[in-house]
Amino acid sequence: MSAKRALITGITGQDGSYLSEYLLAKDYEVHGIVRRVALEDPANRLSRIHHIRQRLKLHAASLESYASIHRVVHEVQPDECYHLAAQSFVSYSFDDEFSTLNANINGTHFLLAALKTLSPGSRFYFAGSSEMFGMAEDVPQNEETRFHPRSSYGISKVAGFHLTRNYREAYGMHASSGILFNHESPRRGFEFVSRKISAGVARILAGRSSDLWLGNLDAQRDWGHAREYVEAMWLMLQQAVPDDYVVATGECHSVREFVERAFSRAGLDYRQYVKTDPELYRPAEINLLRGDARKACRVLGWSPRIGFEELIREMVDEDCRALGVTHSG
Ligand code: G4F
Repeated sequence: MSAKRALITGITGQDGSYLSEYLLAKDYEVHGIVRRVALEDPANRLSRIHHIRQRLKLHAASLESYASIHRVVHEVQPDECYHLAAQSFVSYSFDDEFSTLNANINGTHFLLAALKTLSPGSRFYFAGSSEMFGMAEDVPQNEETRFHPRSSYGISKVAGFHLTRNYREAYGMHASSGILFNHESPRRGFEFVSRKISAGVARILAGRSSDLWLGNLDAQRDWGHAREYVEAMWLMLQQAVPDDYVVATGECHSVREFVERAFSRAGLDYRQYVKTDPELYRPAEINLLRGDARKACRVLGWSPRIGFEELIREMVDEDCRALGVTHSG
């Protein structure tokens, strides 16, 4: 039997790199959509997939161009398509609402429309987000919780979720959405708070910074490990029937707790280094997100294994190692 073919958008990101490793280990033929500029600057833009680069088939295309998506879908005819690419930084979505909405909504729509026309038997995964719940009425949030997004990023994800469901219902496509809560790792981008903190700790230890400026320390999030969350994506596409699933740990912690644990891992007291800047607060904050992933556990057999403490330890240790510093934590 020939290998299954997967097509991943956002393959150069944190989740794309873990998912690629996971699928390669299962003997998939893994294809990825990347921007042409990424192919021209592999040292920087392909760093997360550098170690598996030779085993991947990368296609230059843009999610802003239907023609280029059409071409790649026509060439690859994937068995499974994982749509992870997005403008995913919530803060930035306040600065540029128009490009966030355009890129995220059109990208999802282009991909679904191309699959429907050229490869309707493909199974499709949409990367939904806990940001869709926003100012949620219920805690914890599950698949029944009403959406109340608080940013154009969240709005774009709600639109993508509804597009995915509509292609499932209207055209019978095997299209599922994962509503993933925050998921982090040493591969997280430096703009997100978890990595900003772990990298900040390492820089302070290395003597390269003397402080770390953050925004709202009281916001609470449900933080899991990205390596485990990509397994849930794959499991969704192995089900006989497509559906939507919350993926979360069920635990929530404040940014302040994250900071406190990360600094103490390195033997430091965060109160001596962390400063807050009102400029880093968001115009509309989500104060508390905590997921209820019982459906994913029941139907997919998925549950998280890596806890908050272990996640932070791995991130801090890895950032310290990268800067060549040891800590006493
Ligand atoms: O790390 P964050 O930027 O992640 P956020 O906004 O929760 O969204 C992330 O998770 C979502 C769910 O999976 C994804 F859909 C989304 O794409 C992204 O991956 O911020 C977390 C919290 C916020 O409440 C923010 O206000 O940390 C607070 N925070 C405090 N100081 C900060 C900072 N966030 C950032 N990025 N930088 C700060 O200095």
